[in-house]
Amino acid sequence: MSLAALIFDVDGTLADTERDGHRLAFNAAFKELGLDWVWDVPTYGRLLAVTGGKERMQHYVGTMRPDYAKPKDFDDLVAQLHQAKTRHYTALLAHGGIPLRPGVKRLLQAARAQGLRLAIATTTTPENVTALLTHSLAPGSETWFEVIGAGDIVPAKKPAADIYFWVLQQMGLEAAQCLAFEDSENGLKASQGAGLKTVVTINDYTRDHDFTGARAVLSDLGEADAPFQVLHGAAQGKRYVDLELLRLWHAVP
Ligand code: XBP
Ligand code: MG
Repeated sequence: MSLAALIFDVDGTLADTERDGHRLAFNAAFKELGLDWVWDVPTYGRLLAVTGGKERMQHYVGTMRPDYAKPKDFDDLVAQLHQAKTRHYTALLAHGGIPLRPGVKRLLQAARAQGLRLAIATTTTPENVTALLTHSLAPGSETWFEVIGAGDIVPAKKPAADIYFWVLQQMGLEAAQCLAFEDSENGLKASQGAGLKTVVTINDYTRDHDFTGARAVLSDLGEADAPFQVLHGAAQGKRYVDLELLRLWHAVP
């Protein structure tokens, strides 16, 4: 079956958004709403085990803040915090932003030029995806993606496979016609759970994760003048990920 579509995770895959993006926005929201919660870099690394901002805040209080007396309307507070956090995060992207990872724009442009279909499957909110694409890829680049599966559109976030199943259904494609791109163990579980062959690009938060089953595990997608490092998989003498390499990886049973 030939390769018809590429499905991308967002956070950690298109851009390194977690440490200096989402984390700072959470902290700004906590401060805005008068909470003394501060997520430093290592703490946030542990909290990343839980995907989704609302779920992550609930997990933090449940596991790291036994001293915190939850108000009766705690779920509403979490929703309010999440809205504030999304506002801070999208503002941060608009003011200088966060760059895309190496090779991402090049690969997306090449895929478009060759008529490969593109989609997104992420746990973050649609607003955050729009802000990243607008400010870090190109104004209007949302339209590059035929389907954007984001946030609460499915009940169970990654590592559940739901968001990938949803995207495949929207596109009318089978998993065997696609490749997924992920950066984390939870993301890989989700994509593989939907039967998708997956290319992993690691980052500082995810380099020790278990990526068993991935087609390839790379430092990044690479560029001609800044080649990738291959942690797992066969790069066929290539220095960066191009469509030829993706088709080779996709063809391996
Ligand atoms: C990304 C996440 C998200 C973001 C923030 O996971 O874990 O929760 O940290 O999301 P993945 P919110 O890359 O696997 O999709 O917008 O919900 O705060
Ligand atoms: Mg990710």
